[in-house]
Amino acid sequence: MSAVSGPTRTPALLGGKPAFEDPVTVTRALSPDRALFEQQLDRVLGARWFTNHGPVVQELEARVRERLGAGFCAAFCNGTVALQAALVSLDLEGEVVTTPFTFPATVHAIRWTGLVPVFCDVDPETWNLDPARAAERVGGRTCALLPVHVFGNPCDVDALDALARARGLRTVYDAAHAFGVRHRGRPIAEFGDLSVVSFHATKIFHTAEGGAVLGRDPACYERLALLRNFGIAGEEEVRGIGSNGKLSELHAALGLALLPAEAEERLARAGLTRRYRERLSELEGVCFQRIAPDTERNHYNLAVEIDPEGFGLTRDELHRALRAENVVARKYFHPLCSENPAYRELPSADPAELPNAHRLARRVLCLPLFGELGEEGVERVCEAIVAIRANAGAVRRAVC
Ligand code: T4K
Repeated sequence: MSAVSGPTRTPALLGGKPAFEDPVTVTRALSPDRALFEQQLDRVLGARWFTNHGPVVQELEARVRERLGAGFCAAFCNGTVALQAALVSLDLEGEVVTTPFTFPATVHAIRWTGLVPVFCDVDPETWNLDPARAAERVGGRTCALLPVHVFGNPCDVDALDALARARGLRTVYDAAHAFGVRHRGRPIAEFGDLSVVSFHATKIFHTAEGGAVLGRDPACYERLALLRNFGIAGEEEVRGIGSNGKLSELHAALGLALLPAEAEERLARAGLTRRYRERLSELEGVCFQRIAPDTERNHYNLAVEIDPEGFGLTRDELHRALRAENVVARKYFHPLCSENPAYRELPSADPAELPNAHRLARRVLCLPLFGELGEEGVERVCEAIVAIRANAGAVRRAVC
């Protein structure tokens, strides 16, 4: 990654040199220290034990449980299957209130387990499920809430947990983005009945593919253990329906080798986030997500909202112009889950009922954020945005 242009520059889309010679992606997966990884690999290869809740997965569960302050950690092959198992473990039936402003996995998990998703609008500033609107969505068939701590920003957990208590609902938090987040001094997994984290390669801590259900009730851990292993309770006993949701020893080995790197990565990203904020918050038309007060963040990613009036370009126009700079920003989460052909006929998917989510899907852009990007990398992304904005008229003509 090397500099190819200075601070006052012509956007690449208008013939200037791109900000980066090679594409810079929205994130870059952490790679483990080789020696640490080899140590863990040797354990797996030496034991010739590759899966079925072996010692390396068990150690990873214990270490993650400790790191995240959870009562239990049940490891799964990915976050999506972990979400499905979490819903099944609570023995639910009926409707689940959720957000459309999320990755498809959240809503697919609801549908895949035979439940009906009910979309509810998000708060315009925190981008998370709006508890007041969620209360309006709760009806006679509602059995649970499935809010998402979107981009690692804690939901209004007090209001949602109070709603769940008042209406006799269960709450599963999709905490795929929230590994290590703490809110008001408490680990994020302390809220709700269960929380689900993703260990996908794009996450701040990962096992290439992987995920986990976090909770407190040991009986629930037992149910999850059965669900992820075909319902097998012993050599001669299969108890109910199960799936194959196991994390392999090889994936867990990667996780154990990466756990020590997560704190440093978080710190590096915190510094880069500060830099982005310093450089962009004064720029008219660029807004940041309002983070819940008293939150220890994990800086999983860097999302901005582009107001076309103030910025002079739409989010999509900026996205195109950044591509020309070799900045591969991403439009998470566009399209909304409620726009998916599988769900768009649901009454709750009516765009008129989801104005904030629709606005955010048109406006939010995730910019590159990973430790290796460095301050200079952030500087160049910001310079490119400033230059694109300063040449908004010409950029607009060039992209249409
Ligand atoms: N709930 C929520 C709210 C979620 O966001 C997700 C997943 C889930 C549930 C489900 O959890 P999992 O079943 O996935 O554990 C990515 C991830 O695949 C997905 O895990 C994640 N959310 C989502 C937000 O992002 P894509 O399709 O955008 O990924 P992709 O392949 O375009 O990668 C993005 C960038 O990451 C690449 O440009 C470069 C970098 N990257 C990617 C991979 C795969 C790496 O550096 N190394 C890699 O190996 O979905």
